[in-house]
Amino acid sequence: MQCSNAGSANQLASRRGARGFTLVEILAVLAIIGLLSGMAIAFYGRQKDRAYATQTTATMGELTQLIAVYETRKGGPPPSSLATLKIRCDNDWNEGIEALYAALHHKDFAEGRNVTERWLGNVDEDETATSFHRDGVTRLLEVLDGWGNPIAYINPADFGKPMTYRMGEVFDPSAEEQVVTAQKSAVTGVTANADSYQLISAGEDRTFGTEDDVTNFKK
Ligand SMILES: [Ca+2]
Ligand SMILES: [Ca+2]
Ligand SMILES: [Ca+2]
Repeated sequence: MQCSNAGSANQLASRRGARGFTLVEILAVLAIIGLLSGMAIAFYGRQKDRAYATQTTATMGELTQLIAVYETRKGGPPPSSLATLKIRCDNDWNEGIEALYAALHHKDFAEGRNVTERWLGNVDEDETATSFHRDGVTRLLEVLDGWGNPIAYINPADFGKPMTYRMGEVFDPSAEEQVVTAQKSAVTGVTANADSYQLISAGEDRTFGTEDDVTNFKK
């Protein structure tokens, strides 16, 4: 009897094996794999954006320290206008952050330290004819955020003035060029850092003026 039961079980298993999976079973497995893949990609994306935001905050911290030394020496923060530094430029894109880079590396500011090179870029690929730089650089470089876009820099003299930024990385091709103005503080309701300066990263959504912007002030 035992041999007969074992034989029946083997035959049943054999029939199942021969039948294989139904289309519904295969679709269910594919749906589960798709769901798990989507969750993993979303998790990885969130982790990456957190790391980029942390990096951007660290870069702003470094700039804050370098600007503090500049202020001690010059009596105020660097201008956000290249004309104030007597530097000619071919375009108006990214001028605020280009002026900050130029001021911090200017040959008239020999005691300054360099911004970490890995955060530098030249999204609009411009340069000036005459070098202003203590090491002879002629390119009008920008300091980039973790997402690869220029960080906007605004001196109080330019609060209220629209400044145009050309972006390196965007979700929306129509947003390659964006206008940035000084932002208001949610706490006071007036322009943030009114007696200082503003650093603004467009953040994860690559758009200035939205909730996820990374700034050197409380929004
Ligand atoms: Ca430019
Ligand atoms: Ca540039
Ligand atoms: Ca944003």
